[in-house]
Amino acid sequence: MAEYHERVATVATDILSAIQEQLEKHNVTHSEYRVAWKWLAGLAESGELPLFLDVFFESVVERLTHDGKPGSQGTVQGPYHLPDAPLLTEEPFVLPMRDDEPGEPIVFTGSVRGLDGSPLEGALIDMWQAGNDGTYSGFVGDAPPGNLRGRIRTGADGTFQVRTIRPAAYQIPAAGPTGEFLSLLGKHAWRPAHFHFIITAEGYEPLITQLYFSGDRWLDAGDGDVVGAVKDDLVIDVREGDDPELASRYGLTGPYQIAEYDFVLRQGDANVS
Ligand code: MBD
Ligand code: FE
Repeated sequence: MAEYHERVATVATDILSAIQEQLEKHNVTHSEYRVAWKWLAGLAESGELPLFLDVFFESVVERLTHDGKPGSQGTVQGPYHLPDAPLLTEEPFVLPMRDDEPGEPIVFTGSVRGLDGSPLEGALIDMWQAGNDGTYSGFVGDAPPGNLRGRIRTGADGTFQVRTIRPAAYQIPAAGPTGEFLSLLGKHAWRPAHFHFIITAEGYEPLITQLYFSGDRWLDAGDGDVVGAVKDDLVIDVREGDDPELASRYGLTGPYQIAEYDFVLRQGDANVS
């Protein structure tokens, strides 16, 4: 049996009271309760519970934990990270993808540094993203397992460079219980296109974050990201690539884009964020 836990008891008791108060305030009927009960049971059964939790609650606790601290801004991890993505060892780094992977090629480059600007050699960048159809491999869609997921290490000067494709905006599946719920609330189900990262380095706090692309329709402050996880510092400009040497390094023959970001980590416990 579990033992009394003061923190859990304090927070959970207040959450339960808040729900009970709202049931009373709105005179929720027994038959309405049965409908909601069925929907919640279906949510759990569908496997979308992690998605639902991250959509409605993760950005609140992420902001409470990290806002106002120096260094790169964090944001939500979301439900689509998979551990153990392959460590890419052969430069130039290319995220695992199909030979005919749809989407505009993009070279993502930058550095990982400490707050004082010192380059962090051997920092681990775990990167994952949706494809050009807005889906994450291993969840829905027809991309092979592990597609557009990989880990790379920074070089001696703290820099990195990896080629991938530009992700599409993400839409919560309309047919599932989370999408159904958003429809009932009159809300759209979109997130702006984004890259995901977990960046770790010995002696530094892990940085869980995302980068977005300026001009994206779903960045709108009023009617944008359904998850509410965008922060201004995480929106980057992408430019057209015009470096033939860079293009040939990756075997790119057509147009491609370049995105840059310098990640700044706080010193601290590598196991806590
Ligand atoms: C996503 O792709 C995502 O990143 C988050 C945080 C929630 C739902 C879908
Ligand atoms: Fe995502």
